[in-house]
Amino acid sequence: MRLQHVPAWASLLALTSATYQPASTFGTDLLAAKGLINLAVHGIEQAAQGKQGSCTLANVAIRKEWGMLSNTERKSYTDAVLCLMSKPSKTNPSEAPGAKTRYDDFTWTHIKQTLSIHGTANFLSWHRWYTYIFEKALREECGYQGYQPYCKCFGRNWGRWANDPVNSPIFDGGPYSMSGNGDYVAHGCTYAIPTNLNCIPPVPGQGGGCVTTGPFKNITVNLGPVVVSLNGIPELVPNNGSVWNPRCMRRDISSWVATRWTSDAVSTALINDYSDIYWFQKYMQGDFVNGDYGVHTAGHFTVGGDPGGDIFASPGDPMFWLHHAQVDRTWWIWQNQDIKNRQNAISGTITLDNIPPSRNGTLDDLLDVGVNASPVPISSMMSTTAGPLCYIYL
Ligand SMILES: *[C@@H]1O[C@H](CO)[C@@H](O)[C@H](O)[C@H]1NC(C)=O
Ligand SMILES: *[C@@H]1O[C@H](CO)[C@@H](O)[C@H](O)[C@H]1NC(C)=O
Ligand SMILES: *[C@@H]1O[C@H](CO)[C@@H](O)[C@H](O)[C@H]1NC(C)=O
Ligand SMILES: [Cu+2]
Repeated sequence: MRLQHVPAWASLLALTSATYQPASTFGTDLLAAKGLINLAVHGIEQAAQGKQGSCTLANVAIRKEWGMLSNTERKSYTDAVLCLMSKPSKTNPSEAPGAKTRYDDFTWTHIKQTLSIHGTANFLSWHRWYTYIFEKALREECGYQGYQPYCKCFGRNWGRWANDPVNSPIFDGGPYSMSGNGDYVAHGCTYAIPTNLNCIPPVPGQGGGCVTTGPFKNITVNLGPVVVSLNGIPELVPNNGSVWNPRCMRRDISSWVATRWTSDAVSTALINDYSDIYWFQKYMQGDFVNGDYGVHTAGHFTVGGDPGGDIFASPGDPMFWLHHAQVDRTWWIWQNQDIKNRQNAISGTITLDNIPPSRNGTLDDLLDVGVNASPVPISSMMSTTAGPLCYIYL
């Protein structure tokens, strides 16, 4: 019996009610609160049956939204990311000569596996593991004391900042932001996905050039682009993703995308309307032929640019991690609405949108993050509190 864990999980109930005010009009936050209550009840039941593992409220990591962090906490995060960009790569140079830094090791593993980690059964679990290993590297290799932040930076309450992302605390370009928009340079459309919505926005965005503000103003992007989404920039020439192609980071922040596809109404409906993992993950990733980007794709194209708008090299823009923590949080909220039926639900095959046709994924499939960690089975990533993971979102 591990009854000593019961009071800890019970105190999560108090924490939940203290964090989420009943007056909140944000549907996704209310679902998060409901999910936390279910998680606490589940934890209490498990503990009472002696099934509680080593993850308890006493030691659980709490991932917070960017806007909830103090300036000091934000700077410690961006400093740690810059630190990873300053450390030497562990990738075999014969495999990817362009991977120069520890940060590039992460981008490279994503580039290499892009066609088997998106539109697949492992999409959510692979990115959960990947983000966790990145957070671990920040902590263990760069002395970061906090946890991976997420963003409500898109859409009114997918982000709180959907209607005006450029002026949000995350993109305002100040010393405690994730750096701002790219400078304006004349450019063509952003080609996000193969549909008639392909020109983002109908008039090109106000960026397109190098990011020249905030903590990441002077970073070098080493890998990609593999797929150039930002058109009309002669410097952006696609390559196979493994070669060294040092260049500045570009952004073309789009409130046009954010307001349409990342609003609170969209993320709330996503969580509420689909009880089946097949539909939940399909609409999260986008129903492109019907003109729906989905919160995942729209989050990427709210930032766009290079490498942020490249499905292969997108982790090269540090914004990736805050967006994917929010994607992970959204899955976590969805799972927590009905833990019994949703905890271990997966659907899909092992190739992007089943092209070429492949077998269904299973919970035993291994998630590979290259040199960054040893592989783990999907089954070990289905709960964030059952070990090896031990974190929640507030
Ligand atoms: C970073 O800043 C230094 C000093 O201003 C400059 O020499 C260098 O070219 C910059 N690097 C990038 C990638 O912008
Ligand atoms: C990638 O492109 C470079 C330069 O064109 C080439 O040398 C290398 O062999 C290519 N790598 C792969 C895996 O195709
Ligand atoms: C794969 O999963 C789908 C949906 O759950 C199911 O209809 C199909 O029969 C499965 N295919 C195989 C070969 O098991
Ligand atoms: Cu990805």
